[in-house]
Order: sequence, then structure tokens, then C-alpha cells
Amino acid sequence: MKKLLILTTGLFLIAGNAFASGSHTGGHGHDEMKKVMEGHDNSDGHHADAMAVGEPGKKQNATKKITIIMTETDDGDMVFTPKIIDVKKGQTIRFVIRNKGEIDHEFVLDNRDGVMKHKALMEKFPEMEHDDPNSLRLEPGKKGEIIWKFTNGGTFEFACLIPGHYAAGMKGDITVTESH
Ligand SMILES: [Cu+2]
Repeated sequence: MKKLLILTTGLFLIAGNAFASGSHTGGHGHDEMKKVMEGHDNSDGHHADAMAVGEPGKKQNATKKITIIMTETDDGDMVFTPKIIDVKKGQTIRFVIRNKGEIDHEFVLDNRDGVMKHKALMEKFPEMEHDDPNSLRLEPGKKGEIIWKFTNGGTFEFACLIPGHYAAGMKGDITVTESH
């Protein structure tokens, strides 16, 4: 009886150690992810949702609807259609995004620097779920909307940052022109 008790305690300790090291690794990854995301959101010193590319818009202010199709092609590429978009500074766009492919895709709107940071993060944490107003992940056959106000002129990007998709062609350009 005494022997059994010692054995049980020993097993418990082993299990306890395994659990502790497992949760440490997970916690570290999460902290790192959070740090990068926070740094990104606050980089311009404005409201957390305001970015170089603009800010979330209100549906009633949208002056243009742009439908974007995400899909794979027969020759193995992954594409957005259209892939070049022109808008005017100050304009609010209602993006209607449709995944007509056979796998998940996402639409992320940002400047080039933000896209590259987000891409690196996705390669590190492929299963990360983002809850950002400038991005949307869709399962095959689904559609969604992003209402966005372009507050700054310049050249921006939209991209799918699921690992491998950007390299397969899932990127597009947005030019925001200053209106006179
Ligand atoms: Cu994709």
C-alpha cells in the first residue's frame, strides 16, 4: 500500500512538470503575439483603430461598394479580383469580400510595413485568430464586409496572409489619391 502511494505521487509530479513546461511555452508565444499586435496598433500614436491606411468607417458614409473575389486558379495561384483599386482620400468604401475558393482565405488591409509584420506573425502562429477591423477571414463560400475610411493619401496593400498564400499571388494594391 505504501509503495503504491509513492508511485502515484511520482507520476503526479511528472505530469505536473510536463503541464508546467507546456503552458510556459504557450504563454510565451501569446505574450509575444500580443506585444507585436499592440506595437503595431499604437505605432502612429492615434486611436488604437486608426492606422496609416485609414480607420473603420460607418456604413451610412460609404460612397462606393467594391466587390472582391478571393479564389485559387487552376494553375495553383491564389488571387484577388480585382487586384488594383483606386480610391480618393477621405472616401469611405464598403468592401464586399467573397471567398469563391475551396480553402480559407483572408483579406487584410494595411500599409506595406504592416502587411509584412502581419505576414511574419502568421508564419509563426498559423492558427492565430485576429479580431482586427482591417481584416476578415472567410471559409469557402462565405462572404463578409469591411467598411473602411481612407484618411491618408498614399499606396497601400491588401493581402491574404495565411502562410503560403501571399507568395502564391494573394496581394493587391490600393492607391489613395488626394482629391482637389
Ligand atoms: Cu488566401
